[in-house]
Amino acid sequence: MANPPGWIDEVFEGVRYGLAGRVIAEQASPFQTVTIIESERYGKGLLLDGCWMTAERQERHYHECLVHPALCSAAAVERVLVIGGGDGGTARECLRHPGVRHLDMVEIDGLVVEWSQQHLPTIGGGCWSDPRFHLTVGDGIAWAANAPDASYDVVIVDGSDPAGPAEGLFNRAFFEHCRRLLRPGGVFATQSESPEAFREVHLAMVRLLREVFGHADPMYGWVPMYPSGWWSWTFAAPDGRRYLEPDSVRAAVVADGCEIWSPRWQRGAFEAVPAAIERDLNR
Ligand code: PUT
Repeated sequence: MANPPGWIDEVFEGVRYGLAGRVIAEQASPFQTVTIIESERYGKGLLLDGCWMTAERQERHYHECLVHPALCSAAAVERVLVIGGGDGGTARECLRHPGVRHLDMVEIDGLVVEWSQQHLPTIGGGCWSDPRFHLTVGDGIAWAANAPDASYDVVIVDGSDPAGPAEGLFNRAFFEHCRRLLRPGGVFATQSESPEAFREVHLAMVRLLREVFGHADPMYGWVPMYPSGWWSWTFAAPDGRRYLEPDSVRAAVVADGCEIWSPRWQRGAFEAVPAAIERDLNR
């Protein structure tokens, strides 16, 4: 019998972020509890360990903003590494760039991939069958540690929150490997949590990325289903703040198909640093 409709909530520090809907599949993988829901407002969605990850009619808020500032600004985009990203949305947005010739995606949890393909096929779209796309179900931290120096033009971290299997995606050793993997002119991108709900985690990430890469800037936007709805992505590059300026030719290829991201939106989002966060980052 189908689960009855009700409220599905992410509960975080005394606040509930919820959608009306019902659970259609739930299973403990070796790494986490994977839940697929069907909601009235945003369609089918995915939670990991009870935390919102994505939903069919909202994922663009997140994936477009994580991908295009990096793919529009790296010196080249021939080789891309995505760590995490098991729903396929980040890979899908990367593969809209015709300059991408080879994309490695390393996702730790095979159940996330399997259920995203089965229940959320529009999120990955054509990525799963694109000949440029190479999926490894395995440990992205080990992949970053073992890949050769200067083997990617862009490295993107699309992890869950810093607890459970994603914890190791938020530390210095991992970021140092990500920097080592970049070719000259390369760009690094990561989701960097909410400046409101996860303020201290967010600040620590931006500071650490500045130390490791030399240049790093957060960009602020909205993912309404995530805690506080207010989200951030941080971009870093060893050779300067090149991620601030999208290449107009590359941007023109993808911008028309975007719901949120555009070069103009991006300019505002990099400028929209909350005053107190800016003070804290400059201390
Ligand atoms: N990749 C999803 C980001 C985490 C949202 N809580």
